[in-house]
Amino acid sequence: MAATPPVVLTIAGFDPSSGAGITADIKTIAAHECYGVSCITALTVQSTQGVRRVEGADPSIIAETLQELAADVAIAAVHIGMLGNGQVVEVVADFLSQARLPNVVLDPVLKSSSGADLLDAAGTRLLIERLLPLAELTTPNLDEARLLTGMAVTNLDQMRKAAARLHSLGAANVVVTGGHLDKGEKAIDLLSFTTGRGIEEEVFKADRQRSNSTHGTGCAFSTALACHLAHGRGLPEAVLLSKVYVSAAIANAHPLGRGVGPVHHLYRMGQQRRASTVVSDAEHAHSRN
Ligand code: PXL
Repeated sequence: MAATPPVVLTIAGFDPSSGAGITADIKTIAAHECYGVSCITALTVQSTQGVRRVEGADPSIIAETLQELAADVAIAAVHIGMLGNGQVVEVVADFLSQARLPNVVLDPVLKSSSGADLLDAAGTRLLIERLLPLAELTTPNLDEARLLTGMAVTNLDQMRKAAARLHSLGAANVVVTGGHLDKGEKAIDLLSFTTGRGIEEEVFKADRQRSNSTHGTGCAFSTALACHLAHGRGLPEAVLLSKVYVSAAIANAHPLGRGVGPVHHLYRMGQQRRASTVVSDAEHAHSRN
């Protein structure tokens, strides 16, 4: 029998366009040779053109789903995305405090890029109070870092100060993603992490990509991180590899819809098919000779 890959649990909302949310996460998890299990926290009505409506799932369904999965399979990492409201945050925090699962990556999803609220005010307060201290790693973008800390976050120095504030609120490790930094040609991400020597940092710079296929980059990045941690990789390597994955998923995206298109989470499948076609063509030619 084949060996079981690491199991990654994603707790997130449903985006019917599959650019973000649960179905996108499952693609990211598959792309990283992990097995994805999931718990839907909310339904959204949306397309590439934006979020029209958000409807939270019944908190008792969420609690039971999480318990059912955790009682059955060995979970190697957890990805937390959109939670919707405070009640859902409570249920997820209760579950995590009791189940004590490894490698919890918290993507503090607060708003969609089209501006819709994906977590209410009570939820944001509870996320800070209860989930931040339970997570191994949290991955705010600049806007989320600003909303969580109340501080302006528009450059690398302010990213450092916001990360320090998040540590003081109980976050062990923080990646502030600076893909939206003002006018810069570089996308800058800051990893601020706890080691035996105290808090250390690593800065990642990449050329900024101009693309209309960026829906779901935050979900893809944070889910890829959970997968790399599930595979046992350290934080700096996990951040570097997740950045490379998201850049390639943007670069390989195909046009879709009238709005902001999804990244291509499974771009490596096409590459493998092309590679194996080359191999089988070569074999075919060889066998004819
Ligand atoms: O990208 C944030 C996000 C996360 N999860 C769901 C979403 C969105 C943005 O639209 O719909 C379900």
